[in-house]
Amino acid sequence: MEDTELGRKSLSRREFLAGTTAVLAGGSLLAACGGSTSTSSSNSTNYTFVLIQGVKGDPFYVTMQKGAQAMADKLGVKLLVDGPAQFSATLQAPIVDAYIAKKVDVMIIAACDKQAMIAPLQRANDAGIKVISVDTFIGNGDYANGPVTFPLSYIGSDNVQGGMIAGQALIKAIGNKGGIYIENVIPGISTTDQRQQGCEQAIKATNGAVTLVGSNYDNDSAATASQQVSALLSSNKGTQVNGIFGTNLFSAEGSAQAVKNANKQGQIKIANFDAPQQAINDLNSGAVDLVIAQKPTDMGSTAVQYGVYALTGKTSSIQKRVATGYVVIDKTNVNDPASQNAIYKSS
Ligand code: T6T
Repeated sequence: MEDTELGRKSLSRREFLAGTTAVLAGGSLLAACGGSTSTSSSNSTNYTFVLIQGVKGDPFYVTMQKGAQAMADKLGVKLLVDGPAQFSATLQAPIVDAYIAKKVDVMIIAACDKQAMIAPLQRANDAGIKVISVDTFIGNGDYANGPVTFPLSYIGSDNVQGGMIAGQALIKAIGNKGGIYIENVIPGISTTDQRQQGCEQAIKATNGAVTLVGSNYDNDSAATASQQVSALLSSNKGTQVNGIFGTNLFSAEGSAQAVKNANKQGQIKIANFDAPQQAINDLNSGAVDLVIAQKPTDMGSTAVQYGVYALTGKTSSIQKRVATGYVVIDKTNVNDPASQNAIYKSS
């Protein structure tokens, strides 16, 4: 029986996993069976992984895919990549089910919602698939002691810290007094919920010198973010806004656009989470004051490495939480190699 989706002979999961030690020691099981694979590495393991992104086409996930693919090539893993057209658990859950049906060995996923994606991913785990979280988590993200412990690891930024970095930089940029507005994505995304939380903590620590003017959700659309910020700036609350925190790439991009449209660049300070080329252009032109670059390449490569560890019995090499860190970019270091290397790829 041929499993055409994976391009390999179908084995029961137990047979397949039992065969992997021999595969690693003695070359490709697939070659022995006369099948074919897309990996050209002589190190081919015959494992198939899927990376399920939070949303297709987002430069953050495009960059993560590159890191995952580089490690997959190195380790001889076949990597499939998929994701919903919008950042939506309703659209992402059927994708999870499709890859359960395809019997992938490892599912690396940026879950679109910390609650709604628990059940679909539990189904993957129950089917014997190793589940690894990248970028976002499910449950409360504490896979050692929290309510959800089946994912092998949570590999991603410390997002409370990231929100705090943004908040503190904005507070300094506005002279330690005034109002901050937060443009957010969709409630329930672990990353952006925590970024808002971190920024609010920084505001609270000013003991009232800086206040939160408001916040809103743009459904991961730069156009909606821009409309919301434009409406705010032209309302009677507009004069209270001295700084804006855009909690992800599209929220920040739309916020910066609205500030430019209102001719207030430089006057209203902006902390931009995520580092596409546009954010760097905005930093250079003075429209944005701070760009917080995550390390999606490292998230992707570590996740693939962990998947192979899990399949080859090296579970002691897997940490339940890997915080991947940031490159914080402002005008003083934008041309440093570390900052330039941190800019996300768009294709
Ligand atoms: O900020 C990233 C990611 O960390 C977040 O979970 C969703 O939005 C991005 O993909 C950027 O658009």
